[in-house]
Amino acid sequence: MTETPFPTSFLWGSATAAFQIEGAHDQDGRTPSIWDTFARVPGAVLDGDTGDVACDHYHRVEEDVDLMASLNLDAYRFSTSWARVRPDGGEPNQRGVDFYARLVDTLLDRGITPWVTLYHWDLPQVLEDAGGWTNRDTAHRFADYALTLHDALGDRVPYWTTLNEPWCSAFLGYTGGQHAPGRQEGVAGLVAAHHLMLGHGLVVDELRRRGVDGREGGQVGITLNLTVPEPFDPTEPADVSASHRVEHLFNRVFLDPILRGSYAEEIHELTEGLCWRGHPWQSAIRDGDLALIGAPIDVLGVNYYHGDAASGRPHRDADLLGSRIRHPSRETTSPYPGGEAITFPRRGLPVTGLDWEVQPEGLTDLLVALNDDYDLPAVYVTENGAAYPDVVADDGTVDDPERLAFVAGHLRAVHAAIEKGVDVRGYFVWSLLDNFEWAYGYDQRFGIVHVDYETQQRTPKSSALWYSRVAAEGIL
Ligand code: IFM
Repeated sequence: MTETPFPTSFLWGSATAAFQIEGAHDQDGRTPSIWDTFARVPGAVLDGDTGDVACDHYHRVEEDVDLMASLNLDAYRFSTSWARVRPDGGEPNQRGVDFYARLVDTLLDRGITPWVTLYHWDLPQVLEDAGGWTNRDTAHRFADYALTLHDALGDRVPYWTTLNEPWCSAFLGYTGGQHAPGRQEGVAGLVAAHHLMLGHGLVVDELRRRGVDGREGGQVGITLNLTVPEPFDPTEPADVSASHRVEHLFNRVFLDPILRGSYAEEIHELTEGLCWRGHPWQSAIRDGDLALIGAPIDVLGVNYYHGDAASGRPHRDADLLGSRIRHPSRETTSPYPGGEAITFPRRGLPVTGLDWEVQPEGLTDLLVALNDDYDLPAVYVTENGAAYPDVVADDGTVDDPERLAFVAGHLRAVHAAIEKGVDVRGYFVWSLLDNFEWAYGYDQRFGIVHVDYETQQRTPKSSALWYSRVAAEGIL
């Protein structure tokens, strides 16, 4: 195979999220988040796993940053825990802030660029008790929390992501119930999505006032999980319509407000008549919201795992809810508000351990389509990776050729997009460590580094060793 050189400034990183790795759930002032609560609901998480200890990263910052340095990472994308920094959504907690200050300083000492994600799904439970993301006030509390962190770290963190994958927070959390807080309230997902984006807009606005200028003052943006939908059978009107709904209610419900400052007409058509507490859900949209939400950003983070063949018909081998959102041990509902259930039949593509289709060329298609359709800021692939059932050999090594091939294939897809003119500036493999995979608990391993949850021993898998070489040389 020919060598594939990336631009010399390309950022090579890996990503994690607070709840998935930190543990220390009740230490130094942290209070419960919605995931602490949800994980205790019988059946919500496979095997009753919780995030109480997770990878114990809270107590292993130095060791973990040394590991990143040994893997030649340029950048580390991590999320901060709102419930640690502002427990119960209230006053700042210095011990929580200090933890992230120590992490950032340790990264900088080792020459690794810190990239903060402010919200990766772990809302303080007390705010959920007040309505969570269906309550407009949560967006304002989010801005308060973001400023606490920016006041402390703004002088040394160059990249600020407001939200990670708000589709999951809104529609898995409030419509389908696959994720915390586990509400299955149909149209509530649309209201939550709007308030999440409002929170994003408020934070962008505040950070701009504080000198985040897209240059030396730092960059701000959002990370969306995006799919490449297509009709399972393009000659079947029901499948064409299902694909259209996925395109709008998964991708464009966020892309248009954020990159164009408006909801597409199709969103209103697809959600016509859907009411929240007796009023059309659009009553959540107030004057001025879309100007805030659509204010220019410096970075669009794209998380891509697979595309989706959507169908409006039943299929024997299809997940009713779609591969990424099947719940392993709980009755849930469709995360697509309104309309008929959408099914996601298999296309015969290879699949990962989570049964997610492997479709690397979809990433090129997605990036090129985004570039064609929108006036994009700089793009980073902020997550991509795969869960496979890894085996620890007798000599302690972990050989994971499938994950290595998955990442290599997707990096080639990124390279192809760059060659087609998309300004992709970096790639973050998901994930640095095996960790708490939400409803699947510790059952699914996404790490390039294996974690033994009994001993907390970290072992770089063969994919990590390969990735460290690619990151060092910038050549695939
Ligand atoms: O583990 C998650 C992550 O938290 C968000 N993006 C998808 C990953 C794999 O499911």
